[in-house]
Amino acid sequence: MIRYPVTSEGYDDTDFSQYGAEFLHSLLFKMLRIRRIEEKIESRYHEDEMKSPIHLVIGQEASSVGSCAALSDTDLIYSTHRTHGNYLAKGGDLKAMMSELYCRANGCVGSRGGSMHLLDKSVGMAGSSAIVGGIVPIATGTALSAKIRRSDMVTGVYFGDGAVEEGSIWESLNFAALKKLPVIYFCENNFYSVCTPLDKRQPEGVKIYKKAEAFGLRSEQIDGTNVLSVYESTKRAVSLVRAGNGPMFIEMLAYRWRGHGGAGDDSHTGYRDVAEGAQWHQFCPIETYKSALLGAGLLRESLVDDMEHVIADEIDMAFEHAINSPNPTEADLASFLYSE
Ligand SMILES: Cc1ncc(C[n+]2csc(CCOP(=O)(O)OP(=O)(O)O)c2C)c(N)n1
Repeated sequence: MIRYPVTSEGYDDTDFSQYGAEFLHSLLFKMLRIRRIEEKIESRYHEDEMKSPIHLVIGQEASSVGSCAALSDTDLIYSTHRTHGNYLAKGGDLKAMMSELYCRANGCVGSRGGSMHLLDKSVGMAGSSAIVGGIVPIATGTALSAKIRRSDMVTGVYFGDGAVEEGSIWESLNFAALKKLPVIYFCENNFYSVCTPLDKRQPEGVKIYKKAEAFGLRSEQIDGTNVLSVYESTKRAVSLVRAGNGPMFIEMLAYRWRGHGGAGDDSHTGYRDVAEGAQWHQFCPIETYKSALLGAGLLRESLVDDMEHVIADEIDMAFEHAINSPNPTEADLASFLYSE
């Protein structure tokens, strides 16, 4: 049974003329890069050298890339256990990420966090938490701090549809709306929390973005597979939020192609229909966008080949760097520990 049919809209109504070619290509490059990096992680995961759980974002690349393209370098983002896409889209360092997955001393958090706790302060990737919903109050606090400091910094925080079942989210939204905080809440709705579908967790017919509206936030639901829809929606949100109009909530619909955690798809275990995934695969965020650009004469196949080569080289170098990097020493274990 197909529970969640495709909601993607495609690019038939898109007016590409408002964008420069370089910008359009950069979105494709960033999505391809995330996809290829994750495919490589997946293909080597069985070696059991990456001593970190992984949660792949394949199929959901447009939500990270489109939203981060509308944020500035000095804006902050926070993420979840499914972190790779957000970290890379915000400009996080790939070598430091791979070292973190291999638990090396030069990982982006010194091998303390693994894949679920990526951080790169230099580009505004402020951190992530594996506690579902746990990062949302922290991000809201950052927005409060920005407001108190009269900074024009916007905070973006990502979480899944499962996280909206946590009370901390609604306390955060209420507070952010009350104080008109400069924060954007990005709900990446992929319809499943581990193996449990949305309709077994939340009442039928109640839309997530409508709940946020009831808390006093400007809120919308968009096609999370369409990188330009995500970009446009975030751009509007950033300008409203930065101007002091209070928080915004964006629910992005997309499909997780792989299993909840680890490598490969787990649809065959029965919690979701294989045919459902096959339908969503036809609306691949990368392929649909690429075809639309090719069809509009805004992209050449040879440029896509060039992108693939650049990405493959970078990935090879990042894996080599990570694999050849030192493990933490015993002395490293004691750093950042405090006791009286
Ligand atoms: C507070 C808390 N409860 C339960 C878990 C176990 N858990 C880890 S990921 C996850 C599913 C989260 O689903 P969602 O928020 O929709 O994100 P997705 O995995 O779909 O990206 C759960 C229940 C947890 N890590 N933290």
